[in-house]
Amino acid sequence: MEDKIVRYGSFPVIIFMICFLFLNGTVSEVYNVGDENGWDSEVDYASWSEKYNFTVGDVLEFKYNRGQHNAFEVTESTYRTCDTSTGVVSKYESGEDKVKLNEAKKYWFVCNVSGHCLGGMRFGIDVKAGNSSSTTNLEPIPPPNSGSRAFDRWSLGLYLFAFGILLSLFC
Ligand SMILES: [Cu+2]
Repeated sequence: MEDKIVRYGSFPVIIFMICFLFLNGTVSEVYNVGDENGWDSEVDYASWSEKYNFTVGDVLEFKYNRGQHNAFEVTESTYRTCDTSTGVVSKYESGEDKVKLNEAKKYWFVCNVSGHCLGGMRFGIDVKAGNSSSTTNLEPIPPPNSGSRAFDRWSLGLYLFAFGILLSLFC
């Protein structure tokens, strides 16, 4: 009887644990560009862009007052010169622009309102292929932190598992 309680008691915890491990590896992040400052003048986007590791499937959200700014995806040379007469890949102007990062490549963004790009409203990010897309990942060497990340995930899973068993013993 007691054995039965243990088995059924820990079952939901195990399901939860499996779901957690699965989602943790595949869920995409939405990044608010500039964090609480949004997309605006006088924000240091060079340092903002270095705070995160972007992976394929993540989304950038540019939040600003429509008409005051915009967000152009551009080529690297256009990013460097701020001359948008050439090298514009995409234009976003809604004030709440969601840009899905579909490719593992470098993305470059500028604001095309006069003077804003030169004033600092520009950044580049290096979007990496996610761990979850390993079937299409052609890189022969896994990222250096993937082993420890997997280990962390498993040790967390083991903790949850142990916790589930303890919980079911006392419930
Ligand atoms: Cu602007």
